[in-house]
Amino acid sequence: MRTTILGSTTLAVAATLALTQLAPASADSIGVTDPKDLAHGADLRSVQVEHKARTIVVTTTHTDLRESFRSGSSGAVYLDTDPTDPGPEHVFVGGYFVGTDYQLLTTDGFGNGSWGEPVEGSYAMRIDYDAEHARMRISRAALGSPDEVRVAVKVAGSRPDGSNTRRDWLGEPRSFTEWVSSPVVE
Ligand SMILES: [Ca+2]
Ligand SMILES: [Ca+2]
Repeated sequence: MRTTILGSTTLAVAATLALTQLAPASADSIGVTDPKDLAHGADLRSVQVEHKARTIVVTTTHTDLRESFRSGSSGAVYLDTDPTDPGPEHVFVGGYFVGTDYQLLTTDGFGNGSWGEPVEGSYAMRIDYDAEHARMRISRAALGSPDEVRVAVKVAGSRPDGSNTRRDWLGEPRSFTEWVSSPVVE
């Protein structure tokens, strides 16, 4: 009996692998631009969301991304993965200067006070100062393998003395991009 169950599981896995290999190579993705409207601190200029078979990749492009901590610049990418529950379910927060850290958290809204526990799972952020990119790769599994995802993005920066922190949202504050569907048909 046990052998039969194992056998059918193996077949199911094999079928899943075959489907994955047949999926188109290009991921479903969108790109959204934002005006040059922040005089200092990593002005947000565009956001790209790629929904791939195993990962969701969010790439933000900036003007004047600096390695120095004096930039005080950081960002929050809010991920909406459940259309039936209003607002974002996760937030990817990170600093944009050398030596800072990043983390994927659960959230129940936009305010810092609604941020919850760190998410168990695979994710990473890499900053490219030459390309002025911040690239966040998050495994779909860490987000509960959503069918679709959309993001709202906020960056912030401060003057070297820490005063005058400015914020720059992608589009209107707390506004989301269009939904980006998973390329995986389940
Ligand atoms: Ca901007
Ligand atoms: Ca939601």
